Amino acid sequence: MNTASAAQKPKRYVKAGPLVAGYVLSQMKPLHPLLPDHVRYSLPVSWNWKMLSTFLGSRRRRVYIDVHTKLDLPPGYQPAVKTDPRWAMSEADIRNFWERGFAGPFKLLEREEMQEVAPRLWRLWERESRIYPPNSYKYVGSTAKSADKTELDNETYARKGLNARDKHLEDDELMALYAHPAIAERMAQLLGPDILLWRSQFFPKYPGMGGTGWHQATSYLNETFRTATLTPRNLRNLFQLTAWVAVSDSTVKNGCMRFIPGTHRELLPMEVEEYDPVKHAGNKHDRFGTKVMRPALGELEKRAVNMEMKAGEFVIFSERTMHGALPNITTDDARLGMSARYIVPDVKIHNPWVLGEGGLSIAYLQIKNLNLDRWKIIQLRGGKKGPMADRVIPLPEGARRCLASGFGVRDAVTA
Ligand SMILES: O=C(O)CCC(=O)C(=O)O
Repeated sequence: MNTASAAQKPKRYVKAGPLVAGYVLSQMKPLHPLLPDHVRYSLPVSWNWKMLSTFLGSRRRRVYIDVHTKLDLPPGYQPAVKTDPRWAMSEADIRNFWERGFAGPFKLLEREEMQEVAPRLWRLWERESRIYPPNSYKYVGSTAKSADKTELDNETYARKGLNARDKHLEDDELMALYAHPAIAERMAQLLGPDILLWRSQFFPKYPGMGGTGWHQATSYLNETFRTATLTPRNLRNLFQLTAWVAVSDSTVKNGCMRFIPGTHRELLPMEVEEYDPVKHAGNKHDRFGTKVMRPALGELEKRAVNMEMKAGEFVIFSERTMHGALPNITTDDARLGMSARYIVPDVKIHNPWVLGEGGLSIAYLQIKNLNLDRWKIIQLRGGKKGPMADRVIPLPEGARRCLASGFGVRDAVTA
């Protein structure tokens, strides 16, 4: 055997043999109740034929990192709810959102108000998570250090990425920002009257840091890579939206968000490689956790829109829209963005194994068995809790008080 070439061979993101066997077994649904839980819940049940044939047909070079699907347009563009004129969207605004896949920027706070809150948010991002402390999961990836001082090694990247998640569950002020009617009422006009908040994440970009490569998502298959995190009633409907909030001014120089209008109508495959700190040292744009991923964009990239925002503004987008962020090419202007993900209530989240003894595996971060006991879903608007009712909690009292007494909103919380 040629050991040199064996050593250089990149690790596979997913192995074809077990995937095909698992796919066949996942189609044989009557057998599933007979399988032990750890087998049954690790089947690639979210893979469809288009995904498998693309993967095998491209000789494993192209892979869908989320479930391949198209998006159906709604029958009309009337707002789904009536709301206070301060947050109201017109029929033209909603049509525009459906044509592009994103809307905004809108104002959440005055720039000065956000600048006052920002130092707390920076500290919150840096603080060790109380929802996912380091002893609540295992890191199983490479511990090699990065050659590039402006990029993090795989382990630090993974731990920081996880640490950035769901801090609204431990901080009333952050929760209040995400629950603000400027966001929630617009979500309701696009998604419907019942809105749940299931995840949030901080996205810092320090001077010299690489961009966020182009990507799309629908159901977060790339966490376990076998079963989607989100299972809506119909994948072809819009069931989730993200609000990306600018904590600091976000510019083309310090790494503003970018979108490719119209790409939300269908998911594209990615070319995926294992991230290698030496091989990929010069490429800071396409890194996702421990992977390097590039979608097959071709001419589409020419249509990219840079979304510059002032601190306190936010943009709403469907994660199906091809999105990413520019690198921070400044030497002294760190930017902080934060995202929250909003869903309609008829979405199942995780499977029973993940919520119980299995915990969550996050394939692209090489994290295993993440304990989700402290993870909750927030009911922001309307009365429906859906299939995840036992994880759904109301907006905490502290966040309600925060909304009622600050952020320029006095009569803000919708029942
Ligand atoms: O802020 C960034 O760099 C990326 C954000 C993003 O991809 C998201 O919110 O889905």
